[in-house]
Amino acid sequence: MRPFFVYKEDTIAAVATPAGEGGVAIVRVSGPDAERIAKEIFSRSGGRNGALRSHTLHYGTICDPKSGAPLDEVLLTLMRKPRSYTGEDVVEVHCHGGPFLVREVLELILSRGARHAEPGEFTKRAFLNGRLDLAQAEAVLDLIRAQTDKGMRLALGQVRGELSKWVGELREELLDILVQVEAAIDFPEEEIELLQREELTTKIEALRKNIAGLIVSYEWGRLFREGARVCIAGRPNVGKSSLLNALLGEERVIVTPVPGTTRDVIEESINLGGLPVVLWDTAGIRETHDQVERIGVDFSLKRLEEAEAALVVLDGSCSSSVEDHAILALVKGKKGLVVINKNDLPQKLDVKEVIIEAGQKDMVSVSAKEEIGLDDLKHALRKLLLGAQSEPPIVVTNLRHKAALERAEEFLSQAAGALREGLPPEIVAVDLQEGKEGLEEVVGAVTNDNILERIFSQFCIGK
Ligand SMILES: Nc1nc2c(ncn2[C@@H]2O[C@H](COP(=O)(O)OP(=O)(O)OP(=O)(O)O)[C@@H](O)[C@H]2O)c(=O)[nH]1
Ligand SMILES: [Mg+2]
Repeated sequence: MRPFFVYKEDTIAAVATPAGEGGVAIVRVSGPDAERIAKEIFSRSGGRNGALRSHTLHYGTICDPKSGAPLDEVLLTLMRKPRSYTGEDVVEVHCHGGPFLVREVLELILSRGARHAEPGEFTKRAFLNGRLDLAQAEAVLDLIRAQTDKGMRLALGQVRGELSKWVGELREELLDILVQVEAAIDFPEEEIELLQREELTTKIEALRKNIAGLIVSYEWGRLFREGARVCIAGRPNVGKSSLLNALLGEERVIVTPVPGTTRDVIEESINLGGLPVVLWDTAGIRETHDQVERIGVDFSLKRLEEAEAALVVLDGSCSSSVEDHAILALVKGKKGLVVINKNDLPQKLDVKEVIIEAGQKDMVSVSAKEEIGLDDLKHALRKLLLGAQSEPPIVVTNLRHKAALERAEEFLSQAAGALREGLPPEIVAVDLQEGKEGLEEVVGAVTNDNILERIFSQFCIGK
């Protein structure tokens, strides 16, 4: 099923570990010349020669065969095909992690006939050699980029093929239905009977619902991968910066009793039970003649608009002001929470009025200064961002997968419609076929070279 791709069968090499100083760095080589190059530049300790055993760590020295000069003491491993990451012969050199040294080792390998790998080229080869399907290969990138333990677990599940397995099962079910419809085409005298039409429609509908569930899980998965952006907004002096500090657990932002302290937008991330959240602390919103403060207020308004959700901070120790009302009106239609701060002081704010004005948002009472109510706030924010739904069994995290699933869903719904209307089986079969292709797109069975380039170019070099 795998289509034809241009596969350059040469040997590629790159540094697989991050740039900079480290204890160990790994240079990775993959392709038909990997073993030859390893033999040319590596001598095992104790003067042993002979064939290198596969899937074994060997201790020895990297030398430039031209000058005979030793470069580094290393551990080297050879993984002969097909049992390697790329499915080709792979050599990994574990050398000392100095940037200069690592470059020298890579240069030496390149001078013996390897080519510098493009971003993601190792993983692309793994895909082209059938070691990973496309959904798994893409999840490798998510795994590298994961920002929280939860994001990492979702990606790992996908690398291990959970999504692929699920989609594969849906495809099998679809194939069964398709076979029945095609039988009616091949044997026209066996017109699809009324009863059979109903049964098929029910099956297709059930399948469509399953796919729709996967599509819905995307929003969930996207949040865990990319995180949510939340703007802390309110008039000056209500305690926005104090709240950011309290949520971070460190004195990150300047806090003073002077209204208009914060001018720039300050961005910090927190981990809300595995959900990465970017918090923006902003300048207090009010009319002002101070030129610098006014620019800050403009920034606040812009960020408030861009954010997925807002934490609208009010000072519970005073009654609401004109500025508070203006901000509540601004966030009325936006996802958000009302945070009543300074609950360590006697409370004067008319909370009921505020909640109505904010468009019925949930309210949390806290003291940023005394660190009261912060867990409730975190809990409420997580709930707000994720919605009430619990974690779906399989989570789609990739926009390309979602688009392919949407295509599948659309054609299945057309197929069900065609069956209900009594249209000929040929038409139903075409829709089902298209639906099947949508599912196959997820695992990469029908993809073209451009899509592949786009996917793998997002990877770092060496992966
Ligand atoms: N009692 C009490 N005081 C607080 C609390 N939170 C903040 N404050 C005080 O309120 C004042 C303003 O706090 P900030 O955090 O700077 O307020 P802000 O909303 O960031 O103000 P701007 O940056 O000027 O918009 C400071 O004196 C804080 O110590 C609280 O929960 N209780
Ligand atoms: Mg501030």
